[in-house]
Amino acid sequence: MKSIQNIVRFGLTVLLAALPVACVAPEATDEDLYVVAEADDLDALATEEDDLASGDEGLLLPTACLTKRVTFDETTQAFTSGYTPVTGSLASGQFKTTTDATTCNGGFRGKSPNGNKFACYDGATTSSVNAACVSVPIAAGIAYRAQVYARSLSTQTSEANKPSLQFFVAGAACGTPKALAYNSVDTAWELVSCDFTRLSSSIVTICVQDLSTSGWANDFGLEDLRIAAKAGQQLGECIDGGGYHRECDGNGNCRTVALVDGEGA
Ligand SMILES: [Ca+2]
Ligand SMILES: [Ca+2]
Repeated sequence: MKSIQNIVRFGLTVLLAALPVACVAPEATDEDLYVVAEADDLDALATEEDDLASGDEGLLLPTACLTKRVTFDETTQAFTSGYTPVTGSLASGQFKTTTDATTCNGGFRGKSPNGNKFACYDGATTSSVNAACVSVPIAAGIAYRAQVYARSLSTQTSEANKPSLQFFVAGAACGTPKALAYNSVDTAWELVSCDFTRLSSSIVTICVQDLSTSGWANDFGLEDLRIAAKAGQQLGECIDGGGYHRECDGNGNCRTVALVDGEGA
């Protein structure tokens, strides 16, 4: 039986399919300095849908809501880069994963709050080199957010040419460039993001670039890169069923919101 919800959802799908590709600026509340450790919500994922019977409506299920996550702790590199990977000290245009930016260059500053690894970049000698790219399946008409935590590795507040990071979706600039600020706190990170919707389903390459020109302070770190469906989107297994309304929560999890009226369990 078609419920009203299904009809509404079909209508929204048609409406979204008619929209052009859109990239909008990140919300102002995301602009603040951010500590990665406080955003690590994946450990809270539960796996048993049947627990809903006990009334746990906050249960989070791993689903297609999280299209990609790169923690930079993977044993095999989980992204591509226009920078050259190295294991020792860095020169311009090189990167490594590390727990402490001083292993990249004695003049760098930065650590992941979790004590694990992040990607450490010695700025390229030209602008707009891809720092990290992932190719991911994107569903038509679904609103996504790409995000990554970033920081300047500079230890000098007066240095020019600080990194200005921006996302590119299928080669098109997405979101607004984020000029990374000098920061004296080793574990302080800033959020860079972009929102996008595609007209057709396809594998899409999403990259983070530094737009600034070469300079003494053009060095940066990346941590916790994610592409996830935005809150309220429904895709994959995160759709209504069994009497419950389910939707992506914006953090990569599928959330059961409420009982669906008129549908039996
Ligand atoms: Ca990490
Ligand atoms: Ca440098």
